[in-house]
Amino acid sequence: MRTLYHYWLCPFSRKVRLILAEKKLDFELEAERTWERRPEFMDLNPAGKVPVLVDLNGTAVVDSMAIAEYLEEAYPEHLLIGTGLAHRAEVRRLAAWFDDKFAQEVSVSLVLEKILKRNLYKDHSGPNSAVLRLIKTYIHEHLTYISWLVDRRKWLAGDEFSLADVTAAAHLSVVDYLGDVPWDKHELAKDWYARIKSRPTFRALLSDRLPGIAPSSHYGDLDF
Ligand SMILES: N[C@@H](CCC(=O)N[C@@H](CS)C(=O)NCC(=O)O)C(=O)O
Repeated sequence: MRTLYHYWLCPFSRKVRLILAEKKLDFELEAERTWERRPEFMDLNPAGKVPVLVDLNGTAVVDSMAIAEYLEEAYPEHLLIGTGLAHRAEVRRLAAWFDDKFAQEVSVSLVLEKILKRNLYKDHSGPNSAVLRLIKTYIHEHLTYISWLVDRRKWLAGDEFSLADVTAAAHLSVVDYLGDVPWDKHELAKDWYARIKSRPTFRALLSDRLPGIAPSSHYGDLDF
């Protein structure tokens, strides 16, 4: 069976889960405790990071964008990278926006402050309030940008659903799990996310439950 090594609140892992679902490819999930540096996992990825995909033929692919590109080439039936040069460039620009900028300013920083610090690194000092304040400011800027985009286009990168939407939604789903998306102030972004949430491919993410960490009350609701 195709296997995806992942971590529940890792946005990059979630991105790959969504791509596999959009492409209707079966896979099993293997939750990896990266901080344990398991030798068998380090053999797959010496960087010690998830996601790692091991395909049916045994090929191990590392890094969510490398996995996305690999899956596009290996399984071109449901293309997500866009059609035409300009559209593909725009899809890649926006995927990078969320994987780099949004991750750094919001999703990965938030998971680090709220979950990883305490649970994994045994740092019980609590989230740094200055960092949380910054994250709060940044997320408004990102939601404003999403609203601006979907006011002009059907989906983030154009008229077709693409890897840009998948990547943005994967990152936002992590923040939404923790209840930190101010949807009430960003109607257009909320409408766009509601459209993605109602896709059958998103269902598995909505039923994720982390041991000991309950999701926000509206996390699984299609009508939120
Ligand atoms: N650029 C990588 C980032 C992957 C990444 O940062 N994964 C995090 C979890 S979200 C991780 O495994 N961190 C463990 C570590 O750094 O030791 C990708 O797109 O896959």
